[in-house]
Amino acid sequence: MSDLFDNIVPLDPPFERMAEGAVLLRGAALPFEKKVLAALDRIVEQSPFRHMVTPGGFIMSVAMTNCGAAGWVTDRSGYRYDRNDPEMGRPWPTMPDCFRELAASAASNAGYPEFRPDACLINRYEPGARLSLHQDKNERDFANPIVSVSLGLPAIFQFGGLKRNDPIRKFALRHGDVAVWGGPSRLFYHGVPELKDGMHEMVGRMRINLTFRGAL
Ligand code: MD3
Ligand code: FE
Repeated sequence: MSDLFDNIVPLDPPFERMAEGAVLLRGAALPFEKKVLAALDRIVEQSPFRHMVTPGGFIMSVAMTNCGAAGWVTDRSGYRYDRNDPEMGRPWPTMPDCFRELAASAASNAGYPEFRPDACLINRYEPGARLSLHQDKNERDFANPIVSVSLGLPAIFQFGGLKRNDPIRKFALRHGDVAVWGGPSRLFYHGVPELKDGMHEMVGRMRINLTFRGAL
């Protein structure tokens, strides 16, 4: 006798709890991917990717740009949010509606229905690029979660705790995955080890990460 469950295909669980307050939504960006990648091209025409300098004088291997009312920047004077793109001498590109919709929908599904981002930091990793272990604490109100969207090549994501030396767990982040970091996990240390080489059919030889923030 044929079974009711015969044509149910096993999928990744849509909600994976990574830590208290941290939720991984596998593939949640896929319905938005075409619009988001097209909107990203418009942003990068106005505010190109650039390798910023840390306060300690190191050039970051990850290239960055931003959109929204404010953008995250670093230079020799420190880390901050700035309403203007310092390279272009004008405000950052407007946050596209499809970016807002993706961020709000993911935040809502993760239990943060009120989240309205005012800043989106856009990271571009080419093979070999990495982001060392850090906390995100330049935002004004840590009650807001951070929503991150992974596009292109897969990466290992390292996720620790409130102290730099807390044990680290690793997660694979793939094209279309969205993660929401709120509650206690909002200030956890995290990083991305060197990106492995590869080719993604829509994005090419790179990984793009969007992080939506309530900065102001
Ligand atoms: C956990 N970006 O932009 S996304 C960053 O893949 C950043 O480009 C990484 O860390 C990337 O600051 C990681 C996942 C992420 C982003 C922000 C977090 C995890 C987070 C803030 C708090 C806790
Ligand atoms: Fe971060």
